[in-house]
Amino acid sequence: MTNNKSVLNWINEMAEMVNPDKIVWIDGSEEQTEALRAEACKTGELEPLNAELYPNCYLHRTAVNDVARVENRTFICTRTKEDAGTINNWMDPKECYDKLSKLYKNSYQGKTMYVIPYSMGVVGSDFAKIGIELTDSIYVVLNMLIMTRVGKNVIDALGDSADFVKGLHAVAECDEEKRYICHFPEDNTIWSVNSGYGGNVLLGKKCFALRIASYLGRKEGWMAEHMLILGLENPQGEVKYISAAFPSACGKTNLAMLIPPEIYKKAGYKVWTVGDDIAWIRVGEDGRLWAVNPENGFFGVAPGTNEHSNYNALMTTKKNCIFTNVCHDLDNNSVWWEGLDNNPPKNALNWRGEKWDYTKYDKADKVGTSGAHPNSRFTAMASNCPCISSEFNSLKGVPLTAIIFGGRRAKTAPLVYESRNWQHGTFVGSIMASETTAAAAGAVGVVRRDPMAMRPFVGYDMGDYFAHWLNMGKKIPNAPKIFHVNWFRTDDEGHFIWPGFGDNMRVLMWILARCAGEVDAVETPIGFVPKAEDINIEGLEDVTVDTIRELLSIDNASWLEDVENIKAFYKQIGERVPAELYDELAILEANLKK
Ligand code: OXD
Ligand code: MN
Repeated sequence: MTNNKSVLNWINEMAEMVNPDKIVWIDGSEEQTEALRAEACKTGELEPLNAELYPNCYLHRTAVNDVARVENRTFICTRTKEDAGTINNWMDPKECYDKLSKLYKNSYQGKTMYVIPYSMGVVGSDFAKIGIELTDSIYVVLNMLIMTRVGKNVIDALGDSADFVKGLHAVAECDEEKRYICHFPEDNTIWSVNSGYGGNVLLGKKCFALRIASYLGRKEGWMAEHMLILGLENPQGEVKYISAAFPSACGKTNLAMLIPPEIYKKAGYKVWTVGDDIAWIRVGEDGRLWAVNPENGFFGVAPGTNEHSNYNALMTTKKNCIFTNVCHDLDNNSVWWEGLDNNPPKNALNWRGEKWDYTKYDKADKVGTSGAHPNSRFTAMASNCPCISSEFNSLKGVPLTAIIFGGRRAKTAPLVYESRNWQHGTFVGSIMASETTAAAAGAVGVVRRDPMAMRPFVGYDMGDYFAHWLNMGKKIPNAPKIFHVNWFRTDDEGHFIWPGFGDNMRVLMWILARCAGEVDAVETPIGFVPKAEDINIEGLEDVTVDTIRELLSIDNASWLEDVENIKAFYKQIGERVPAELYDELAILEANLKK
């Protein structure tokens, strides 16, 4: 497929170590893909689903000990520990290469090495970056074919260049004690071993498009962020783009594929999805920020996805989809998950592949009793999404009008607030946090700080990452405004006050009105909040202007508690937290004490 010496030498070197029976290049053709699906069905790695209900869809089960990303076994292997920072796990690169080489040794024996040339971003665009993943898993190949742009044209675009991310993956024994997800940002290299679960093994996604790319972005003057990108079209046909960062379990895919409430739909508003997880962002010639989604598909959490919560995501899964660790309905050979509907299948296998009794389901022990694993997934093609943006394949990306940060906070953060400027906005991102839900045994309401939702994904020191945000701000003459939202405030009984889902558009409308200078706001100690009457509640039952007032209220005492928590967190990050952010923290504290 290529004469590129850097590529061939590297593949030879890796092949010598892992010792495959044969090497197969993935060319992206339908013919080869179909042959791989057939082979995976023969080995049992995939099970074909009902071709009428789910054409070209498959079910896969991972090992039961291999169902999620493993942050405690994820390492950033920079030459100095300081460059990886205090939040990341670090291993000396040489020590790590030595250690993992032993685990890789002969691990492909009796197997095929698949060589996947892939592009993150549209092949050949200024944004795009190339990776090659070597894997022993057909499941990985078939997922990468959905999630990234794969094929001969990628190798052609690479030409003779050595500028590609070298990814080596081996399921090996799938031993969790020997599982390592290691990144060598200084070598453009990722080594992943002893896992077969998506986030650990689809190396284009978290490993490349966030951890390696965030490192490259800092070096090259751009940003790799854990953000969805959506376009909101008004009745005049103008589309404004927003990117938004939320920690896991805050509804990123739902917001990205939002369906406008009836009042907006009738008026002619539409929402278009550019991305649901990752944004690569650059300063354009016009001084605005331009964003692309480097992925080509969605690796979404299945449970909770239904016609009401996310109709568009559900439709996206109806063909050409790979389901992982969901419940298998044997009566019609289809799939099911908790929250899909109220009709759990009576004759089904759970995510472990065991006979499942839905009557034994216990919310307190979801992993043990549910049909689908709580982190079960669908891998679906972006082109199957009914609301995919016409700009999805744009070479230059989309211009950002607003950036949103968000978290799950029961009391502290108001429904929405606006930062005063880029520096303050960076501070707002740096103090992002979510509270653990009742699902996590014992620890309800524990605050986990997750700056810019990037805590597990920054490929270098977190303080340096904040400094990079501040530096970027100096290079953007027409910077987007930065906001913070919280859909998850609860009342005294613990019920959510804000309806969320499609109605979040009402908040997006205020945000865009602010960006257009069309609406006033109230200055508070934490930033600007809306006047309660400026959030449109027409057509909402159970929400009054007083409810909005409550959602926008700021409790100084709980914010002051947060300030102490932020101080401790900054201290944990260490010396590289920029002075400007400490200034912002001091301003916040002083404002709250006024
Ligand atoms: C995540 C994901 O874990 O997108 O953030 O899978
Ligand atoms: Mn994510």
